[in-house]
Amino acid sequence: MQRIKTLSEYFKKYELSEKDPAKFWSQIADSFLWKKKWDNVLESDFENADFQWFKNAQLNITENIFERNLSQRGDKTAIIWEPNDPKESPTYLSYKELYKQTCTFSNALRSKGIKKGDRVIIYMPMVPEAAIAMLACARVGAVHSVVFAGFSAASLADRINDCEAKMVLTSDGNFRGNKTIPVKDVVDEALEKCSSIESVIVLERTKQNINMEDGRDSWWHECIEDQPKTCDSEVMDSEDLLFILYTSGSTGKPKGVVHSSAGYMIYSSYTFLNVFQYDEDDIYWCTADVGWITGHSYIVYGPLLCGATTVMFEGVPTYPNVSRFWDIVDKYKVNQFYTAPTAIRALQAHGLEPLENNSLDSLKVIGSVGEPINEEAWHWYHDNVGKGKCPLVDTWWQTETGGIMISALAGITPNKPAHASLPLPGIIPVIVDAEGNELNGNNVQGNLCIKSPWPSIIRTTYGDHKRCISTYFSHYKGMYFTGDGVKRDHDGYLRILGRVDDVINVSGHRMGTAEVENAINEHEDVIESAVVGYPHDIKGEGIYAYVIVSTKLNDDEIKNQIINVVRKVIGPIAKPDKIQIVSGLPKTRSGKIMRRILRKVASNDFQNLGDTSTLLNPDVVKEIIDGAII
Ligand code: 7RM
Repeated sequence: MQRIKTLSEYFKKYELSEKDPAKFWSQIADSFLWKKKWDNVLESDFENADFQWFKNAQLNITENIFERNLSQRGDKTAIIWEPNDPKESPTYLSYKELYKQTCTFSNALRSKGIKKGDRVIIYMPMVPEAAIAMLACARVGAVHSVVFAGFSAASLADRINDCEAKMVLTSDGNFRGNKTIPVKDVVDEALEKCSSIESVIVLERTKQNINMEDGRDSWWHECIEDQPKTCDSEVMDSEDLLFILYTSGSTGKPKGVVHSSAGYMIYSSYTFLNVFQYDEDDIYWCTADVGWITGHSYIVYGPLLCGATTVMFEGVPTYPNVSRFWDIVDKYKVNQFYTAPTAIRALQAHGLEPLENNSLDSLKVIGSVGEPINEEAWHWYHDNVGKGKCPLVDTWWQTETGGIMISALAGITPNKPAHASLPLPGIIPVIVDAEGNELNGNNVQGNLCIKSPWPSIIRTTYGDHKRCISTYFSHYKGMYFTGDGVKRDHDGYLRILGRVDDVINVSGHRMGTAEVENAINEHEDVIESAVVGYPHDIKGEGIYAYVIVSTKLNDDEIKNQIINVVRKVIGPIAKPDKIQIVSGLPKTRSGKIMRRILRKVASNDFQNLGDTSTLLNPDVVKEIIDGAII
């Protein structure tokens, strides 16, 4: 695959991708291994959300990671694994070794009856086996669905049931900073509510005491004993499912975003190579968790498809101390470093001292993803981590897009603080107003849509195609609606402004306000609740909940119980930062909650609340303002 090297080349490629997308994408696809080539590069129907890329071609994505790379890069390190505890030895897996372990585990999956099309849940720590699990599923044609190991038993059970998974891959426990998390116990609790699971494979990591269910659970190390070290890869059609990844939207229930084999393979690797400008001997590190799309596309698939060396880190940025990220950069001489604004802001709060003993000389490119990066954090990151010499790529994309959509190409596109900047080749972003009019030219602001199909566009929401159409393809005809607001500045550079729907972004984690409300409402003393986001210095957005209760408990007791319910229903990442007990919620005469008012109060902005006299219950506004938690 050819990499773009200059700005004029970028513009040339962009033009070609607009004029002749089939030619543009087939040139890229030509450098991959196909079991059978395509009949047609793309067929696209926005109205029915029907996208077919590389139609009727056959492939296996793991052949493109292994068979395609092994002769040149067999001994090259594929994965460097840095454990939670810096005193524990790291693991270096060469492409050859990773191939062997993937094949061995693929055989283990097959011996447990897993075959093409079966769904397999991965609920694991950040260890190489998590990547091996994903790759082994892909090798045998099983559809993986990775669930972030911070989600609760109830959330895990919902996802297992939604996709009717047959198997769970997990570990005894997880190390996270100075904590040990009993993951297998969570799986056991979830499985009480699931009937589709036939088997569970458990990786030994923390060596804590766990329950092993006879006939259902087996140990990872026992499953791979005596398995052959090679394994034929399943023949996958281009559009066969590669994975499902659940993500939150504006309705209560997370959606299973579906990605298919060929398009995702092409797009994740193309964007990896070009955005980060990866060179053959570079060491690349993305700090995300494999439970999120960033981990899928830019720890596992993108880098490994390009034959890169990818660092995988088990721990957290603050353990054993706040220099941990910088220690790891120096330890492995990381060249490209990719993280989230929330991590930058959290580390920024500790000042420059934690950076003093690190050189960070190896860094060539630094990246940001997950939420808008504010200018202050941008400059701090650029000046103190990138030492003013590394291009900073602010990459905008989503679970649904599969790969980076709007971003500078490192060192090629001029940097502009807090701007994701320009679309990648093949991506045609448009700004539309509420009525769906396209706003052309510069200095305009509106909703961000994409009007071209791209190879890794969401294919469906698992089990409910209508929901996919209504969520993404019906707001604006002939376009994909992102849910984000955007501004095109006077230079034509794009700046993402954040969500325009009822989705909030807390430390880079996407959450539906309805989802959190549903969780709060599970407390038996809660009558009604409304959740909004508010600006938070470190997390980007915090969670503010207004709750009506009928209870004998005092305020502190009921608030604590509500927090515990949310932990149990969703997980710790969704627990409200602030809970205000109220006697009513501001409602329109048709009974709709006026979230605009609640958002303003939560943001400490008591001016310009707008006309509240037409509300059903105008008096409640004063009460809410008086009781606001600042
Ligand atoms: C990759 C990822 C998607 C939402 C998206 C945005 C926000 C992501 C940026 C960003 C501003 C960015 N997938 N978002 N990247 N906002 N600048 N560079 O995060 O599905 O979990 O979230 O995240 O609101 O719609 S995601």
